[in-house]
Amino acid sequence: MSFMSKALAFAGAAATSALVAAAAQAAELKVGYSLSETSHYGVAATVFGEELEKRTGGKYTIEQYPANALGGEREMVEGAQIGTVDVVITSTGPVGNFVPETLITDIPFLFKNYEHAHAVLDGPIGQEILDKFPEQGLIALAWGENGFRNLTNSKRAVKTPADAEGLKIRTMENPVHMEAFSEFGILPTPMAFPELFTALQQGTVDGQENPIGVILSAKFSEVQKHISLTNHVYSPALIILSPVVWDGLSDDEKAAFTESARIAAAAMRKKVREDADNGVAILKEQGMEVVEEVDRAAFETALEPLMAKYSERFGKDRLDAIINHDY
Ligand code: EAX
Repeated sequence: MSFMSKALAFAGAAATSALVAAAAQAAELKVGYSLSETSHYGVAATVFGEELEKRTGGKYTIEQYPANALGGEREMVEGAQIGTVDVVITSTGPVGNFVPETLITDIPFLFKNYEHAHAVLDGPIGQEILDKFPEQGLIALAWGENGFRNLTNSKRAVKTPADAEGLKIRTMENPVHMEAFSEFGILPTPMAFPELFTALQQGTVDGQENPIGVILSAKFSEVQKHISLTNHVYSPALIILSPVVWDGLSDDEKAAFTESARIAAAAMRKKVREDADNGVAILKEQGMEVVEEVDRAAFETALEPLMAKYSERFGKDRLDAIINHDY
């Protein structure tokens, strides 16, 4: 072999072994979420995968597991803790059972609008909460969004808390939501999301509450007649990473994961807004009866005793810092 061809062969072998080494380290991450691929979570997963692949030179790619394929949100978060699930896109619903500091974000009527929620969650208050996750064996990469929640039921049009009294409503497995719903005179029934469609269909519960995008994605119009635009609580979402993955990353890779999650979260929020803006008309077409003129003040007043309790539990200063936050 000539010197030149030897050199080429050597270079070729080196390139090949570099590729083999990269391939050996390359990882396809399992990303789980509760909604369909066309939902705001699906949009976020796709953007996260694209950004991550680009920012890590193809070392990290994702495979999506939509529609509860890896279990309910609580189960997926448990999976992230032990490393059987790599990434979870989830509402905060069950997350307060792992990281109690998130519960303050689940208080009804806390956030006045999307801008208010984004300003708080993207600022120091939100970051302080994300920083609590590692203590519980989880990494929270970014705040995403599920949206403002609205009440649906199969029994009657609900405009006031009095109309809702006695309805059996599925809530998330979230103590703050359950307490608030009791104040409205509702019978809260905590249940994992994957069981919800069947429970509504069989009448185990009369209703549920979720953002428009979730109601569309889960096809709840097939099993619910009435929707009230209560917008009673902002529902944050989180992009959570397993510490098993995080601990194996270089600093540059950690930055790539965080940045990819932030870009994915922005895409998630955009889709939530589109669904909120366009989805009510679609639900009407699908046969739902929409109560637009909800007496929100009456719902908010019903919560006053609970707000006094929350002021003690979460700290008045902390709560006020959120309520009075600039946006
Ligand atoms: O995250 O459980 C719920 O109602 C959530 O809003 C839903 O799974 C989307």
